[in-house]
This record gives sequence, C-alpha cells and structure tokens, in this order.
Amino acid sequence: MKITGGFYYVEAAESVYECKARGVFRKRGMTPLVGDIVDITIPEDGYCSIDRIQDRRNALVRPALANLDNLMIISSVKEPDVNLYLIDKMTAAAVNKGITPIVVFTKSDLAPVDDLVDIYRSVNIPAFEFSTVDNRGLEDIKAVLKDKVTAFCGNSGVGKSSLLNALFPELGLQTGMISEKLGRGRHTTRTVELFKKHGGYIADTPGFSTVDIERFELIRKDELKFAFPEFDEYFGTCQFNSCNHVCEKGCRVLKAVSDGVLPQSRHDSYVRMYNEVKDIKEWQINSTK
Ligand SMILES: Nc1nc2c(ncn2[C@@H]2O[C@H](COP(=O)(O)OP(=O)(O)OP(=O)(O)O)[C@@H](O)[C@H]2O)c(=O)[nH]1
Ligand SMILES: [Mg+2]
Ligand SMILES: [Zn+2]
Repeated sequence: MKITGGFYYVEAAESVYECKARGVFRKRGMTPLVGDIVDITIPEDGYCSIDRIQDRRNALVRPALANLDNLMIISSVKEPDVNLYLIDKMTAAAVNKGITPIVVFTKSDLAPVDDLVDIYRSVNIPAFEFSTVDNRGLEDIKAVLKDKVTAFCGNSGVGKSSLLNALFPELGLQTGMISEKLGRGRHTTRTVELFKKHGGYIADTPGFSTVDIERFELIRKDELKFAFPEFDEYFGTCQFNSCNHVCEKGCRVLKAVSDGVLPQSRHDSYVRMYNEVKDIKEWQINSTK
C-alpha cells in the first residue's frame, strides 16, 4: 500500500502490516513496489517480513507502481498549462504496458476544455473534464474507478490530490496551499500510496519533475507505433510494409492526419518520441528498466 522509511505497508485480511523486505531481494536487484502482491510472514514478535513478490501483470517506473488496471493522466488546462506531449508520453507508456489510459483535464473553470477532451475521445481514449468549483465530471470519473486499480499521475500542482479529495472526501489529502507557502515547485504529495476505495484501489502519486519527464520510460522504436492505438486500423495499408508513419511515401497514417481524420497533436508527439528512440540501441533501453 505504501513504502516509507524503509518499511513496506502490506494489506492482508483487512489489516495493514508494517513489514521489512528480505535482504534476498536486494541481492537480486528486486524491490517491492506499491501495488505488488506479496507473501508475508507475521511472527509472534518482531517485524513482519516480505518473503516473495508475486509475478507482476505490469509495472511502471514513474510513478513506481505495479499491477495497474488504469493510469489516470491528470493535466490542468491552466496553472500549469497543458502539455500534450507529456500526456501522450503517458498514454503511450500505459498502452505499451497493457494499462488503460484515461485523461482528465482539471481546473476547467480556468480555460476552455472541449477541444482537448475531443482529441482523446476521437482516438478512443476515455477523457473527462473536472473542476473543484462545481465538481463537473465527477460521477463519470468515479465510474471508471469501480473495482479497478487506478493510479493518478501528472505534473506537480495539476490537482491530483484535489480530485481525489472530491471523489473521496474522507481521504483528506493535503493539497497545494501548503507547498505554496514553502515555495514554488515543491511537491505537496511526496510518496506513492494506495487507498482501498470503490471496490478497487486508487493511488495518489507525487507530481513529475522535469528530470522525471526526461527519464520517462522509453518505448522501443518498433513497438512505439502500437502504443498509439489510433494507428492500428491503418496497419498493413501503407505503401511500405515496414512503414513507421513518420514521413514515408504512401503512408496512410500521414494522410489521415493531413485529412484531419487523426489529430495532429498526437502524431506530432509520436514523431517526437520516435526521434528520441530511433538511435537508441536495445541494450540502452533494457538498462533503463
Ligand atoms: N481553479 C482551480 N484550482 C484548482 C482546481 N483543482 C485544484 N486546484 C488548485 O491547484 C493547486 C494544486 O492542487 P493539488 O491537488 O495539491 O495538486 P497535486 O497535483 O496533488 O500536486 P502535487 O501533490 O504537488 O503533485 C491547489 O492550490 C488547488 O487548490 C480546480 O479545479 N480549479
Ligand atoms: Mg498531490
Ligand atoms: Zn505509414
């Protein structure tokens, strides 16, 4: 559920146990992640121990979480401004790991939101707006959480904790006000933590920093096109079988973009991601895992 100060908090049989991880994990270079399903021993006295990490369905590096159903990608329409490239990197990372991406545009009281929501709905990625002013979108967002494990992620200050508090007021999570007193750029939420809610689990996470974004999960060049599901229906229809949909002659994806059938911003993000990984060798990608 949570990792702090060298302790792992593990939920079992309706209780939470404070555990230490066995040294054997360190030797193997494995660390338990929030969201892991683990085997623990509860001794008569002394600390509980994590003995085994069960096989993961998936895992993300940032936020560091395992076994997710949904990645709730939060972006404010203003303060801070929308960063479509960051959103698209996160949707691609989710799809690449078999996690369902969901996009939420927060602070929709501050700027127009409809065109942004439409970009994602047009490529079959669920997208919602939310504002703490009138809680618009709240019920739709709550519905996608039902019985699922969902992580809320996005830049610092976009309103992740505010949205979680609106969904589940009993959480009483700390939000931005305090960090503003400490100075700009400080994260209010500092650790990843899972909460048992609505038949499933939700995770609040610290906001990304610029460094995190640079080190965001790289997707291999040949896998990248499959991380943009809107390209799937063009599979095998381009002039060249090996088409990467970047600038090739006879590319049906490029045509769909220029015809306005596929959103330009998504393709721009794809090309930028492609150019980032095109010269990276296989072993370099493995070493980032
Ligand atoms: N106008 C407006 N302000 C909002 C809204 N949601 C959140 N805020 C404000 O945005 C600031 C940041 O909100 P948080 O919920 O702490 O953001 P966070 O994403 O959890 O930030 P970190 O924990 O640092 O990653 C606070 O001052 C909130 O009051 C909204 O819908 N509209
Ligand atoms: Mg927060
Ligand atoms: Zn193509």
